[in-house]
Amino acid sequence: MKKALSIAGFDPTGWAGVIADVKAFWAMGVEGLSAITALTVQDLASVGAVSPVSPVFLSEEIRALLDGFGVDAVKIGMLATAGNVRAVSRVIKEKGLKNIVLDTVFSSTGGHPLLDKDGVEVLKRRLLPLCTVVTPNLDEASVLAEIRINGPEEMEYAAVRISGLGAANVLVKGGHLEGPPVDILFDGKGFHYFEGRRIKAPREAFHGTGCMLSSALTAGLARGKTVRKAAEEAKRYTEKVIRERIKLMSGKTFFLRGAF
Ligand code: PXL
Repeated sequence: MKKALSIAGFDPTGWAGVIADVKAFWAMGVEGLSAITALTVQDLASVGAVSPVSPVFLSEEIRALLDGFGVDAVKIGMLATAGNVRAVSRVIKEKGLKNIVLDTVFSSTGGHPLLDKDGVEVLKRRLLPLCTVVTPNLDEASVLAEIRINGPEEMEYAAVRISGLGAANVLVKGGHLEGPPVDILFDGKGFHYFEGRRIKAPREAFHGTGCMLSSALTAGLARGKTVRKAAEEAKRYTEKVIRERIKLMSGKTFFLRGAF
């Protein structure tokens, strides 16, 4: 069985962060390992607090796994601090890691910062050039490309600009646009559109969908699939999980809402 490593935060709901990542790896037939960048206090609606680990601690976590197991692909999610971005960039270079997927996580849907300001700059300069695929949503793509995005044309332009920062493939996720959600992949030469169907569901059902999409994509790369094929299958997996959640949530208040 192929192995993938998630370097991301801990979300106790399990719907985002390393738990969601390892679930996605497993669902796509890949063994999952994880290195935690930060603990969070949250429910499905909002984040209450974030407690990052130190860069030295994070480096130790990753090195122990790489030395003990070796990995076929790496997914990077929430990093919390500039120090953690530096630590991860350093280990990737030092170990010559391949198949790196970066899900840029800057803040929670509710607006709680999940990466500090310096972290965004360090990520642009040091981490992006090491990535096989980067998967920003519209807000993150706006920050990285330094443009406003209102539709597919600007998504394409942003993808080209982010590619110029050094990422081999850029997948800009259009889920927050009006109308049918479309994701656009730029591979350095051309564009590919991934069409989806708009799923009507409570906002909480979408918690961590970026985590699972990027992790399912990572699993595909670990299994030797092309970026395009892995992205297509990851989108289908994500839609399936959202549908399962709708069933799970219907008629029952099984989660605590808006505690912070
Ligand atoms: O979905 C973004 C995200 C990623 N990682 C962790 C999170 C969240 C959102 O809350 O908590 C750990």
